[in-house]
Amino acid sequence: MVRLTGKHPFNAEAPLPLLLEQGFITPTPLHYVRNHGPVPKLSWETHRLIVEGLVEKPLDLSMDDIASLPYIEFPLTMVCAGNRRKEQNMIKQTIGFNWGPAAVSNAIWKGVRLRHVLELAGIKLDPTQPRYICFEGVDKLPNGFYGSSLPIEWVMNDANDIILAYGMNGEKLTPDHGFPIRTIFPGYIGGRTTKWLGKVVVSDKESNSYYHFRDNRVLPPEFDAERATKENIWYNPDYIIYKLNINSAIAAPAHDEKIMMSKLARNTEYTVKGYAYMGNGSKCIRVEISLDYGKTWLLAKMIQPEPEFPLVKARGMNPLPRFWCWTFWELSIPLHSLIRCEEISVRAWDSNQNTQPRDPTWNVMGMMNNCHYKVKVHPFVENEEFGLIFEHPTQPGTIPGGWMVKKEAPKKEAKVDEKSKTSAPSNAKTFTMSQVSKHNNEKDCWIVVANKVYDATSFLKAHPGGKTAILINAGTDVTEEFNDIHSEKAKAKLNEFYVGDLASDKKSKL
Ligand code: HEM
Ligand SMILES: Nc1nc2c(c(=O)[nH]1)N[C@H]1C(S)=C(S)[C@@H](COP(=O)(O)O)O[C@H]1N2
Ligand SMILES: [Mo]
Repeated sequence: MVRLTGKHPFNAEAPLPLLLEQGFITPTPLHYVRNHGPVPKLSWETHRLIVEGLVEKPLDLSMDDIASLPYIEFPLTMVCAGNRRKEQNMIKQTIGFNWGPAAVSNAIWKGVRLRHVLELAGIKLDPTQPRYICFEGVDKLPNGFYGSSLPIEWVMNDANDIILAYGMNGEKLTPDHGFPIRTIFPGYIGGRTTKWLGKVVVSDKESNSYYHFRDNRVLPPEFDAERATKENIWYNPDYIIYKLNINSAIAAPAHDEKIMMSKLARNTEYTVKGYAYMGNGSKCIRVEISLDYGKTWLLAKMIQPEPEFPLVKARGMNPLPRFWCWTFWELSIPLHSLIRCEEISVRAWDSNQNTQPRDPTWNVMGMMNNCHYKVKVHPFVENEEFGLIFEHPTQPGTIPGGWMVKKEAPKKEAKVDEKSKTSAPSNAKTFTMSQVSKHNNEKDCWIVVANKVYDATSFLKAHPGGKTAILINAGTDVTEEFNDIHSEKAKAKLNEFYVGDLASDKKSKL
């Protein structure tokens, strides 16, 4: 797995070719993980799920109680709304970290219908009143509990397959995926689901979780975080993301893949491959490849195992055609058609005839990026042989490479350095790395970024990434991780904690 936010919290995606090689079902160890903070240590025996609010009889359920209820089990593609964010970050840094195109995975989930549990609690329905089902996780985050909510109408319709899941790929959940229980909302972004679920509350109001409002939004491109807060648009209901949008990406050719052309027979074919997914249960009806910047499109073959998948077939019901899973696609093209091709791009279509935009629209959270996925094709000569090498837009996390990565532009590190220089008095104190390393605890926590020493102690509590993210690096040089994770705003904020320079003989590499 490629780690995206340093040592902690754990956020990771599989390398895209490896993910697709697994086929339709993603093995649990390769399923992407998105954790806002530490994973709580919970046990099946002692965990309780509380159901309360506008219900006749509140429930306090054990995991055995829940596992004894009728269950359903089906495959589902989960996607983080930040999938493909690194492409947005290459346009302008957003307030999110560098997801590549593999914040998407397809596992088999097992659980009890949420409707069933709400009916056990005697939910009080009132068609004249709004009703939301609110969810609370038990993970401890800097801004309170993780949670979200759904309108009741969506939850009570069995066609939507909304479950409280305790099984994944035939086993209990793993800690990273929400053990012992989480919500699963097919057709929605992963961020609306709640792992480590502790409470379900029936309310006449939406969730009041910080993350329900401040995460998983697409704001208009002119808004940065400051203006969004000043104009209070985080609460604008138009900008919240619930359902997924259409997306697709190319896995083969992989980034940096080479084909030596002169060795190959004239009629050799190359198979371009990738994935596509839709939101809201829509079917993927078409995937197309362009070799000429979208002037003409070639129809790819779709691979859609979902309707025939034994668990899906066995349910024997598909009142509405619903597709909760990704579509793989492939297209064999004569190799020679790549010789004069500069770019391979892909777009998918759903059953409502919606498709993906050609170009990205930057937004401050870098979410729902679904422009055509474009792979550049470069000719090269090696040992007097002619070949092609492929370049994806980016590589996840800190992995270098990608045509969107500005090669000549000053590095992000340099910016930190400049800003810190302006605030650094000329007679700045200097510290050796061994001195810095003594400030390694919650009461006294120093870090080094780009040869500057910062005392982060007073910021631990307020840190949006949680205190552990900093503490785990206390007394060390975190230049690379820090630069990779943070926005320009965060980098500027660093100056408030400046205490001196790293002694020159021990300077870390820029
Ligand atoms: C005094 C030093 C630090 C400051 C001022 C700071 C500031 C911030 C800010 C403002 C954010 C919100 C997102 C953004 O604007 O980029 C953030 C998120 C984050 N920070 Fe820091 N940070 C500091 C140190 C660190 C260190 C040393 C690490 C670990 C290497 C770290 C890891 C993270 C992570 C993982 C997130 C994102 C959490 C998530 O989205 O799940 N931070 N930080
Ligand atoms: N309690 C809790 N639930 C959570 C999160 C979290 O950090 N804490 N992250 C959310 C996000 S943004 C996503 S995309 C999915 C990821 O689920 P996964 O890690 O099992 O892939 O969980 C969601 N539920
Ligand atoms: Mo997410």
